[in-house]
Amino acid sequence: MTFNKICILGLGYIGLPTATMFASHGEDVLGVDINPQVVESLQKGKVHIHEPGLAEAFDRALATRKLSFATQPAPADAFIIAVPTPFYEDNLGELGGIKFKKADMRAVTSAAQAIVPHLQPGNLVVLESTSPPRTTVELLVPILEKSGLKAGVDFYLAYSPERVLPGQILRELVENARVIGGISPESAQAGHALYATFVKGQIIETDATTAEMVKVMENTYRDVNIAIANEFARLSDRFGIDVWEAIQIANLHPRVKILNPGPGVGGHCISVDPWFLVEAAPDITPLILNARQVNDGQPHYVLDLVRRALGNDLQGRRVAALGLAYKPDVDDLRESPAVEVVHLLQGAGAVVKAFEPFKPEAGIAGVQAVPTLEAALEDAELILLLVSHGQFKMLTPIQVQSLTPARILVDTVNSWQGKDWAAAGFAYHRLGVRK
Ligand code: SAJ
Repeated sequence: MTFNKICILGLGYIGLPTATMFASHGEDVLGVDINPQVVESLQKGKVHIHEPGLAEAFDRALATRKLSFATQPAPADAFIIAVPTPFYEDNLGELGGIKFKKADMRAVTSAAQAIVPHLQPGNLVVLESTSPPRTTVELLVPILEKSGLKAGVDFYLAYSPERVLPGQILRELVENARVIGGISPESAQAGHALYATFVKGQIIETDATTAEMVKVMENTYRDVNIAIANEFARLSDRFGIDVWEAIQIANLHPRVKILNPGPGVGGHCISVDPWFLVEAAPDITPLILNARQVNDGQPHYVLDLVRRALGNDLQGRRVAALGLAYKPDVDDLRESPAVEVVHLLQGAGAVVKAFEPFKPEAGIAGVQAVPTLEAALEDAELILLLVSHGQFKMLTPIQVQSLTPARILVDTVNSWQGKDWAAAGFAYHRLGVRK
């Protein structure tokens, strides 16, 4: 089976690196995005997202002349859907008193509908977007069969989750194991043949629903593990010990690997995907729901830490918030707990200036994002470290002292050596520590 022309729908954090990868391995690739600004920018050779190595890889792929962009799909041998699957912000589901967030599958639905007029016998369609189990068979099959062709008979259909870590996407796309879940064994084989173009990791064939479940299980497993780390932080705080020290010692046990507590869980994956399982079966997912609630509650715990450091009344108190991204060294602000912390502080009356080095011009409704570290610090009373970006970790007390009158620090990500800052005259508070 060979697929020479590939059409990729959705040119975000997954679709664009995937398009780049296929093109640089000799395939003809049409990248499609409904946002004309994204298409225009890519046509001009400008990458619209920050991911280490992507701009360079994209330049090399463009140079092959195998990569083009449009706002509409066109006939191809294989179609890959890599559009977002968020949850509805204010349309909660409820069953038996349990409230849950519901998956918003509108982008997947319209991408599939856009493929229908172009679908030909022998084509392959792959869904990569993280989706609730049974999406491929229950949502995609009926849409694609409107073409008059039968899924698994006239065309191949598979689910293949992306599993790459933002910050390491280009390496992980190639090296990670790749799961291909076909709606028929032949569909899985077709998907295998397509991704073998560039994947060096193991390629595993299974059925579509298993592949969907694998993906959601992985992220849910991580969410639950982060939730317990966050609960350990709150407990250590109450017991008057240092959670970071306790975790380090516990992790010396050969079968224990506790993750890091922090201001919460963000990003477009781990904070979203567990909801797909809760929504599908709220009656049998109390642990997954609780973990989500613990992690979503973490920004409130950070608010309490700031109150403890500054006093209960935050009215008019000036805070410099360092970092808005959902995790270190990425520019992605989606579902970021740091943004939530800023909103909570402002809701309590504090005046917050936030600095995000990877998106200094970030225009977030209701957040005063300043373009430089200096601007954030110049009149602050308290410095709140929310994201462990490399450039924040390198800051020294001497540098910071000269930029700000603030002498109170709250470190929510364990990025600084408390004793160095204390020696320089800072009152140093750390999440998960009360001594
Ligand atoms: N976080 C913690 N403590 C930790 C680890 C992470 O609080 O010990 C927080 C981060 O700060 C961030 C969030 O969790 O806010 C998620 O970060 P992450 O680095 O754990 O994961 P993502 O969302 O960037 O990428 C995940 C990955 N999934 C797994 O590791 C199981 C990635 O492989 C997936 O491809 C990606 O989700 C996805 O697209 O689904």
